[in-house]
Amino acid sequence: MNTLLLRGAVFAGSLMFFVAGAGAASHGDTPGHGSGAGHAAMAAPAAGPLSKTVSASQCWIRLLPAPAPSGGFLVVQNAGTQDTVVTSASSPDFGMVMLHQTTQDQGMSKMAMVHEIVIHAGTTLPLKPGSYHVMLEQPTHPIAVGEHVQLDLALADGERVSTSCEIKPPTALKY
Ligand SMILES: [Cu+2]
Repeated sequence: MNTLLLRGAVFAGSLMFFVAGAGAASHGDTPGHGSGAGHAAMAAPAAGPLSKTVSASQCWIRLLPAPAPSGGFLVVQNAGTQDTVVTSASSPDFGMVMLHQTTQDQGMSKMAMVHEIVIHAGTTLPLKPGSYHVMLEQPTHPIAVGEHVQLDLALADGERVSTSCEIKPPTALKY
């Protein structure tokens, strides 16, 4: 029963991505998805040295045909002794990358842009469908299922996390 409900939520989320992409040139301009100022900040590629304590793994992207945004999912591990904050994401393969959070409000699935995701010291946080995730738009070149693309996360302390994401079809539900 729980599995069935979860699957329903995931499919509803996919449908919402399609609708958002079809209705607006930019998913980010949809009401509730943040301001133009936020976009400018998000567009800056993550720079700085690679973090020695924070890492990402199991990254995959649910590829939808442009202009629909594609969802990116991964596991972030903070092996350090201090909390860390992910402030933005970027990719050389996509012109626009945002951090999003899906929440449930009275049975409705809602999505909003976020500017920080806290990962407490010594913990692992999955960015997954129905929760925190990455939204990727404006691919800079044709991208096919089975390929891998680079994803970088910027941390509040100026460091960076870099990982490789497998491109999966729209029907994919998990890594
Ligand atoms: Cu989203």
